[in-house]
Amino acid sequence: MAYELFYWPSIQGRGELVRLVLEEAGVDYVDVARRPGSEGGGVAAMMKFLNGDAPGFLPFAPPFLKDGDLVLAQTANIMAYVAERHALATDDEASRVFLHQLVLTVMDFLAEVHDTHHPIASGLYYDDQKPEAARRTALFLQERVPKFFNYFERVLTRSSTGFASASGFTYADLALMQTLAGMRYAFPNAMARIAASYPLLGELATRVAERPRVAAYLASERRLPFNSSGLFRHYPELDP
Ligand SMILES: N[C@@H](CCC(=O)N[C@@H](CS)C(=O)NCC(=O)O)C(=O)O
Repeated sequence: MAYELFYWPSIQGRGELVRLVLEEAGVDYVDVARRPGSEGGGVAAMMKFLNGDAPGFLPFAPPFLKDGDLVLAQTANIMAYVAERHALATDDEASRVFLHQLVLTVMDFLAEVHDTHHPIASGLYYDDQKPEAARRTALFLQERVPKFFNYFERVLTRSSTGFASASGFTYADLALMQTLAGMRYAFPNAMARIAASYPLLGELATRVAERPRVAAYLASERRLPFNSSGLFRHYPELDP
């Protein structure tokens, strides 16, 4: 039975990390909210679960994944679940837990990315919080990006495989690739200035994007473009 992914239909957002794992796994999945309402899709199908109208299932926020009778939420949790079933994780406990930890760290970083354009409240428009966004973004680029990226670079130095794990490619590499792609879209100037400081991360992103299934996905219509509604947003005034 195909996995059913529930996520906002017009953005990459956090759901993109799940899409990437499903695509690299080569499994059948339905991106439910992107299907027409007449076929049981659309945002309404997703809201049914979020509103508690699907008895027994209680995700807090998208993305969430339905695998038969099981519905699971939290991006890192979903990624690990799919990866461990389709040979995209590792077998030994120590490295399995480390990969989960690394992806959770990526999720922490993505929350900070979100807060660059929405530092006061998700429910307000960017235009209603521009001075705060500018202040927050300057500090994010100055302090937080180097802290996270240095950590990712150290992970890659330690593994010495070109991937996060000493055993080679895993789903965590998809999270790192997508993070770098999003940062390059949102902050092209800042990223150009610091690229040379994170060579292993840059090489990983290229290597992952060239994997046959990932490359096919990135070139397909299934890959939504980055846009100004998503998690990674390009506002020129935030990237001088
Ligand atoms: N920690 C959760 C965060 C989920 C989340 O914030 N989802 C966003 C879309 S990317 C959302 O729609 N949130 C609704 C809300 O927080 O009210 C995860 O990693 O999945």
